[in-house]
Amino acid sequence: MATDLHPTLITILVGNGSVGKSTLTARFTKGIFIPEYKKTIGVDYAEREIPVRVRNARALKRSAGLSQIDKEEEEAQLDASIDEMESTKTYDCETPTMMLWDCAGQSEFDTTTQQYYKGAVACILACSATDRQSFIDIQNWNAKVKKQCVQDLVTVLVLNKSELEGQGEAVEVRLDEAKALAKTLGVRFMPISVKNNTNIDSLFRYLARSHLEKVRFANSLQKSVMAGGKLPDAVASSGFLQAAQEIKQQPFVEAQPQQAMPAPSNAPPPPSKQKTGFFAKLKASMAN
Ligand SMILES: Nc1nc2c(ncn2[C@@H]2O[C@H](COP(=O)(O)OP(=O)(O)OP(=O)(O)O)[C@@H](O)[C@H]2O)c(=O)[nH]1
Ligand SMILES: [Mg+2]
Repeated sequence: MATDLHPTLITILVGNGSVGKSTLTARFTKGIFIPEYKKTIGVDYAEREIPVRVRNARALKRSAGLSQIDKEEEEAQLDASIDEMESTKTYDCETPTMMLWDCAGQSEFDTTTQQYYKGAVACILACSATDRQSFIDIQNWNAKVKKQCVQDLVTVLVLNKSELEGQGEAVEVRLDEAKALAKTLGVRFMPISVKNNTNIDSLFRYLARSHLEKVRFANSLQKSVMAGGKLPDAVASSGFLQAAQEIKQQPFVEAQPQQAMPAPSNAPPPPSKQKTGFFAKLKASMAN
């Protein structure tokens, strides 16, 4: 059943200067490529709706038992022929708004940009194939985000400018090492090219779908716990529970911008943290 609600998903873009965060934002929200580099001062803001297929609770329970390769295959199918947006027994079609906070890569703006991390539900860690240091610094960016955020964000490490791979350009980061780093950090990896518009919509669909499915996980478990006080054994043993526990303090009500945007940035003020207390109840039910 398709929902009439259109959630807003705050997504932060972080990474060193000049890796392509603002260009990525412009490509996704305006469909253009900006060839010039103009460094971001503080935080910039843009948004766009994106249609996605979101698996329902039953389908999620089933896919929790799949291998990583099979999971990615299933996701690729969800991504395919996205224009035929019809809900089925397995998934619903939703059109969330992706609210992008494009954070400056220069460390002088860290105090400002980190305020915007707190309300986020998704994160893009961006580095460039032509900038070794931007790859090395990804661990720092990940640590900064983790320090500020209450919940685990759906996160993708993107290696931008990947169209230069194999073209004799000064490529300083190999695909396999970027993939290995993503694995170490426990996040998804995607090579992208903003210039060639490669993987851009897929990236945002992945973030949107993964977050919405996490919320469904949590809601489904919440219902189970509230109804019976104890989780079904099938759920507890399927890996479903572990995935849901990663949500921790995930807000059930999506954070919304509260006021007009502050100067000089065009971003809305950071939302306050929201806590549900759901996992306290979940843990209590499991102890019974
Ligand atoms: N070849 C190539 N160049 C790109 C690509 N994406 C972005 N660029 C270029 O990289 C440069 C820097 O891009 P920005 O998006 O401004 O960089 P940023 O990460 O926002 O930098 P800060 O605002 O300083 O944090 C620009 O000249 C872009 O045109 C790409 O996919 N391929
Ligand atoms: Mg920028």
